[in-house]
Amino acid sequence: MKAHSCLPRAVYMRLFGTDLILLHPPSIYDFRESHSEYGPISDVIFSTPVFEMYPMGFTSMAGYLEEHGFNARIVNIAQRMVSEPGYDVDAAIAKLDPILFGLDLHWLPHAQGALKLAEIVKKHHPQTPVVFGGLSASYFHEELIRSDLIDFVIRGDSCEEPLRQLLACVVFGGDLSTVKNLTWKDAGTGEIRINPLDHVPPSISPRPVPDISYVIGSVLKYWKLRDVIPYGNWLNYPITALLTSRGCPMHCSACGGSRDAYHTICAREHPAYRSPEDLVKDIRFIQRFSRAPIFLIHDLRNGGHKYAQDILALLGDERLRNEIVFELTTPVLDDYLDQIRRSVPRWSLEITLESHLERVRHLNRRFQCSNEKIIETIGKALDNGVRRVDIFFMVGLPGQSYEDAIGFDGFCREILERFKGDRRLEFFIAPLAPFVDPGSAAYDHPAEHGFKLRFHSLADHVQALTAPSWKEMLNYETDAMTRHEIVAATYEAMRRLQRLKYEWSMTDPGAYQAAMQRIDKSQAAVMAVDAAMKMPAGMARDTAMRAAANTQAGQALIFQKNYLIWPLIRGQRFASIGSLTAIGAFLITKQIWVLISRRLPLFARRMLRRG
Ligand code: B12
Ligand code: SF4
Repeated sequence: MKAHSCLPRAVYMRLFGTDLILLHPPSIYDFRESHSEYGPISDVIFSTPVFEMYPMGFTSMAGYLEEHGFNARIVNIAQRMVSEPGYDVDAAIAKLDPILFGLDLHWLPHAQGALKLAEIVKKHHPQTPVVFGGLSASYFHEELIRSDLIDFVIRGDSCEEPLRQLLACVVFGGDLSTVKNLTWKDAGTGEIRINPLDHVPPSISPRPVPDISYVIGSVLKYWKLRDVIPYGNWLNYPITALLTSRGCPMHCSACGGSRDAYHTICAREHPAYRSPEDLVKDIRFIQRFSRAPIFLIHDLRNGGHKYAQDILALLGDERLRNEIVFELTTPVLDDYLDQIRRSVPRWSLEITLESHLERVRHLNRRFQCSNEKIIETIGKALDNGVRRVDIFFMVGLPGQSYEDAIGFDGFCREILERFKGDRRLEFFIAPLAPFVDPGSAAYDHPAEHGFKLRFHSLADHVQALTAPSWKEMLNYETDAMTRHEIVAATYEAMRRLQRLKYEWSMTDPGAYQAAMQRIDKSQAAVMAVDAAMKMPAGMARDTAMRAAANTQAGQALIFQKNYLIWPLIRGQRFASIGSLTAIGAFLITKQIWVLISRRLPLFARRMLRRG
């Protein structure tokens, strides 16, 4: 094999040293010093606008490497910065000493934070290579590899094996042109090399995504609980999510995870599904430590009727204790929800409808059905004992005017009237923000889908993230709404949602008043930024800007987040002490087995090469 000098120094492997550290950056690196008005950009997820949750694939990559004898850790820098105001990133990075650093640029909103963190890594460890990965890194790989801060980009949605190949190459030497899905620079010529994107596994079995046993095992092994927590409140509410597929067969216009986007970014022709047996095994494992809900990502019916049936049949044989949350991306016309009721004692539904208008849904290529079918589906769910139905709406869709966006509350009223204000119904609204996803139809062919893009390159997006308000961050407008209208419609829609909840006693007067004040305050801040931006450059403008944009990303106002929580069953968060101890014992035994059977032989191989 031809050995490329991929490393400027001879790396050495230490028996108990760390080989790979995966770092999750904050969206905007210096969010603790810089201020902006983030509005509702992360209002319907658990993270703050720092987007502190790391990609679930971090755990499957780290778990895979550990099983091959490497020592791999996750350090969620973003979460540590959010939860510990004094957390010194420079000092923390300086102390780390792996053979390879990995950073995710999975979500484009991390563009600024990821590059800034890479700069800090290179400042303290100029000799240690840095690899980027994730959906956005895959999309912008050629722009990224031109940066001096980045040595490699691994593309695609399944990087476990390519990352193992790269790490082995870095540790033992080897031919980088054989590493699957790799974009890299030839150390000799500086030429950019793009290896074929041909590692596209057809299934996500047998390895789980996320690999929760890795997370618990890593806490026992590295004793760094705070580094692997996915988001702030997780220990109080240990909800878990399981990926049922990598890729999606749907083609929603503005989604960077659609069928076409996966084709462009990951060379994936068909989604890779997790086998029903493995998925149910994952649920069984989670039940051994957590009592919080388990969210199944993607509509099970995406994998076909039989796939969904098989999962439900297997779940019916389990003693399910946790609530299971299912997603729907099309209405239910058959007895699917009856089957869920028969198999799962406690279950909830997520319906991301996005618009109440059939015309807009048609343009958005999502729920292309009549409203009657949607109401029928909700009725079936309620009849079948669903614990909660969450219905999500969005502002900024193709062909959606200001009036179209704010008019969603009429449809919510219709639903509430039809089901006599059933307390199990919950509604949410959020803007498409901050970015239309790269790789989506709307991003790659904006004019065809009624979008106008403001930014195109990665560098443009890095710049946009430092803007003083979420209005200035938006990378798009639509043919039907200017940015100003998108922002105004969002706030008005949020007010209407609060009024609706108040009228139907879904919120109490105190919470209603507080929510309305937060919405007004946030909109006033965006308008104050607009006014400051119109002032001539100078001290007065800077002062006005600072006064206007006064929120840190980690402390942004929250509008609807509290409603995201499904109540815990009997208030229990974790499984019994006996079950937790059994898991601990099992994972410690596994660690010892991996040390003897995998780590020691790998270490010996490295020593022999050095000798
Ligand atoms: C599940 C999901 C979520 C979950 C998060 C789960 C998680 N922790 O990963 C929730 C609901 C919380 C979520 C939130 C958000 N999401 Co989301 N989400 C998805 C969804 C539906 C599936 C993701 C998936 O399949 N992942 C599986 C694979 C692709 O990723 P993975 O296994 O985690 O990681 C592998 C690779 O990506 C890669 N990789 C990742 N990181 C790294 C790092 C290195 C070094 C290497 C080598 C490789 C590598 O290797 C991994 C292992 O093989 C997709 C839609 C879709 N169909 O993809 C959207 C999607 C990924 N989300 C998206 C967005 C925009 C967001 C939000 C920013 C939305 C918002 N404004 O609130 C937030 C960000 C949250 C945060 N970070 O705090 C966009 C991203 C577009 C883009 N390119 O930026 C997508 C494509 C579509 C969408 N609009 O929802 N999301
Ligand atoms: S938004 Fe549409 S295309 Fe994207 S993951 Fe969800 S169902 Fe699939």
